[in-house]
Amino acid sequence: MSQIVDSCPVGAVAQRGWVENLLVPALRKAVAALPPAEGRVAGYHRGWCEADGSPSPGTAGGGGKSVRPRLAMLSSVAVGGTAADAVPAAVAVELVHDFTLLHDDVIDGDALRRYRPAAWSAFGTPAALLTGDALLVSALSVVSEVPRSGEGAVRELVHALLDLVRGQSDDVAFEAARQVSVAEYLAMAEGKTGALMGCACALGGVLAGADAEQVDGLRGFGRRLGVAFQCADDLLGIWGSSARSGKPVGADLAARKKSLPVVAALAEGGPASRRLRGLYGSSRPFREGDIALATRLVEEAGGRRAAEEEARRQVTMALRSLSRARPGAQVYGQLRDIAGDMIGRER
Ligand code: GRG
Repeated sequence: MSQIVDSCPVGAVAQRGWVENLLVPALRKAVAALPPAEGRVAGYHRGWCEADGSPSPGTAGGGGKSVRPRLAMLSSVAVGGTAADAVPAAVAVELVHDFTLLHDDVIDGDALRRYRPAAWSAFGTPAALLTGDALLVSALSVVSEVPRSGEGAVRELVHALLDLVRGQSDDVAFEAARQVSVAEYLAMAEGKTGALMGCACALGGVLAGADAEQVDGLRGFGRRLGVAFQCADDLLGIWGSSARSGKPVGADLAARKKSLPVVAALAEGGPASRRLRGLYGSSRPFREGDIALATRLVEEAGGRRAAEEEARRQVTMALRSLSRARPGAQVYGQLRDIAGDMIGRER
């Protein structure tokens, strides 16, 4: 992802180093303003320091891909703003994103994040939760301080947060549900992942002074892109590699998560689908070999192909929405490349 944005200059904005020169200093400032204990956990979570607080080697940009900040930045450019205009939006969405990851790892019990022990397993659950809370408050503070557009920006963020928590709540509820439809899955993914990406794009537009039609178009672009991103994430959760993604592979199946490939495979109804239903329906913990079996059954029942097709369909809808923001050809091309990259990614 960083390669794509950094290696395709759009005017002055997408030059190599936007992340290092504008985003990271602003993120570091926000993290430095947290209480020291939460600041240390946040710095660790971002890959800036080790658990003991000593600097991590070679991680100036942090452990994540900075997808949401880049969307905010390019959305600003798409409506005639600058990269600098988008910095508060970029910082806020990344702080929220970090908050959700910290809490999500606790909820799921995932012990690996961004190639190292998740914050809860390095610092304990209370520290991880409190750090997430602190990051959320910091994000709201950053957005509320933007001169002029502050009020509209806070509204945009709050709406996204409400959708996000609804999506996460549905995702958790799906684990115990006997049946989840593809439509229910897509609504969940739009909340859990689309809301924040939509917010990143919309905020980029708001801070650049875009009109309502443009902001709507950007928000819709980000939301659809977020669903596509979640489809890709689900595929990586089954067929990715831990070494590449820095996240546990197979954990979603072991936890009987209703990810899109599974939902689609369960809906298919053929022999592999019925066997998968038996495996997912039983309450006994997965044994050695069950993850490999479930992976095979999901593929045989067409779940992988269905999720790949859905991701492509979402990207097509995302680009249609982007046109409503009336972006110039160059930045449109760059956002289209990011969208394509999102569904073909390996991490
Ligand atoms: C908003 C009040 C409120 C609560 C949040 C915990 C929670 C409720 C939501 C969790 C949402 C979540 C974790 C969604 C997953 C989104 C996703 C695909 C994350 C992976 O994003 P990447 O790949 O991560 O961009 P990096 O590490 O690159 O930054």
